[in-house]
Amino acid sequence: MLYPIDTPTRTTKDLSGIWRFKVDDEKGDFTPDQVLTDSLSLAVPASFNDQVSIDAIRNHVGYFWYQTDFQLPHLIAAERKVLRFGSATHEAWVYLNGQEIGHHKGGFTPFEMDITDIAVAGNNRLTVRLSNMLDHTTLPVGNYSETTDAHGRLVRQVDENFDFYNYAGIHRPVILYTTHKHYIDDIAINPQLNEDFSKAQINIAVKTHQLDQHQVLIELFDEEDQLVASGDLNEALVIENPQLWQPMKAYLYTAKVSLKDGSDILDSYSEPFGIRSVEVKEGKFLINGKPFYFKGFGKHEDTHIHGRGLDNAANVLDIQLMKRIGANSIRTSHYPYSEEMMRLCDREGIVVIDETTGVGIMESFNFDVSILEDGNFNDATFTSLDTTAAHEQVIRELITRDKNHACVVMWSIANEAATYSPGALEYFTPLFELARELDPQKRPLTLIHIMMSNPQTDLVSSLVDVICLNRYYGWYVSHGDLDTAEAQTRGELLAWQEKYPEKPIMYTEYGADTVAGLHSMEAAPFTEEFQEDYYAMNHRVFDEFDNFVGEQLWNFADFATKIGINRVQGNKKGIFTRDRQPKMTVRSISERWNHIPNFD
Ligand code: GCB
Repeated sequence: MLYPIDTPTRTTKDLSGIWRFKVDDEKGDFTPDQVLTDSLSLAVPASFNDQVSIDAIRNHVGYFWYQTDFQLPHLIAAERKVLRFGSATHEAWVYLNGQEIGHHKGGFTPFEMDITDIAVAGNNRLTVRLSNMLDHTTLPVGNYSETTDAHGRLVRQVDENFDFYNYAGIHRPVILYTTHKHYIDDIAINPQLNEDFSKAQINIAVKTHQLDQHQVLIELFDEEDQLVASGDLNEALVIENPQLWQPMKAYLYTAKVSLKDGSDILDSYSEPFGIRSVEVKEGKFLINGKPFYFKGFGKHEDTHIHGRGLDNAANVLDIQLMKRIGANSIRTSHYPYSEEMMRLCDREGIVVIDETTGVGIMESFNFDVSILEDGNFNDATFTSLDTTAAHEQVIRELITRDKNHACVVMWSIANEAATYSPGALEYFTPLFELARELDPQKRPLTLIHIMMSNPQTDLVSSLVDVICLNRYYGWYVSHGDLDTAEAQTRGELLAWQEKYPEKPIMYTEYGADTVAGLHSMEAAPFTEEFQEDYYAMNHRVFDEFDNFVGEQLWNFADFATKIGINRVQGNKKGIFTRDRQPKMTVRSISERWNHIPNFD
């Protein structure tokens, strides 16, 4: 599925704006062919939650109606018309002019519907029924329950099995685009560099909906718009002395694909791509043959008012701030980020570990690893949860969507699953196989380990290319005691290194909740001084390990979560506040990262 853009043969119409919105009372008195009355005005794309001032709506669990009207000119009557959602969280039923045209489950990936036969010239009414419910079959995983209130009414509840607020809504743009009836469906680009990088063969697979006599022409352009290679699908496209896509120094070529009937161009599409190699070898993570060091963040798509909705300005600022403090990478914790962000990371040279929605796959939760050590631990995660189908779907949709991005150097199949539990290896093996098979570029694969999964307890690390650890020594474990935490950090890293000497190791989370403006002479937890000391301790240990290939701290910025006794108006582990003001530790992290080169 291609990102919707204008080309000489395609037009797009962005349906962003103010839509009508209403909680579905489930009485069945609204049908999608009707005008949604008594509704609120709500911005799309954005989460609905923080746009409303009524708690009962903000926190409602169940179904919601969205509706808008749009006009189509007669001019495009003969064109094929497609309606595409960047994402709708978490499940959507879509109706056009009263007729159901599609359904999609999974809140962080795009889906589209051919509406050629249903859209009309003039006014069209688009209605969406949305659900924000999560359960033991969905990703992310939610604990779903039902009760009745004092009036006997059904009350649904979702207790998130993860640590971010369950924002919902139409989070990404809704675009109507047109194509010719014979069209380009998908493009997969797989650049292969030769040994000394003096040549790149650009392997391109194109999926079309076409007649036999039609031809596909491919033209490759450099950043100055100069044609550097061209040919049809059977010809080898080679770029001599290619400019490489490099971390923080991006270079993007464009593949212009045309579907032709004789000299007529029926469809054309331009896809940016970068040329770079990625490889894991002898304990190193190589980009373009050189050992790369990840410096950066686990993030969230989370901003004031927009919630988890697309916020291009925030994305731009975040990358600017990252550059200023010497960061070079992010992980899309804990779900696929917007296509707009992925394109921006390509353009800006930000290295991305691209994560699925595989979060919350854990029945029991405890940071006390000792409960695993007597050998009798039995957690029912892989018998009681039923997430395999959702997991396969999100892997498929993520890799299909992001396969051409130069910025993506590794896929993360899950965050903090119960990888110490019986059944973990059996659950993950086919998912890793699926990801390896789907990715034309065969990027490295990982999953992200929770603290309970250590070299003694972990059952799945034989599958991963890089050992990625979320570690909170000094915070959730040995809270406030950084001397003990330092010894524990060192001890565990040594044990991983001994067990998997060939696998690179990196931290994908480490952090301490810090309330901006809170200070103390004795560097007590929650103060800005403690956060700084905590990072200094970790960094001392990291620097002792040769096969330690990166530090992505938790989190770039403070973010919204459900309420809980560990959360002071959200998670405060950001090194920036939620409105992107620096905490004290930003200075020392910036000092460190600006002195660590991107490559060893
Ligand atoms: C984790 C999770 C992340 C949480 C973080 C925390 O291990 O991966 O989603 O927000 O810990 O702050 O507790």
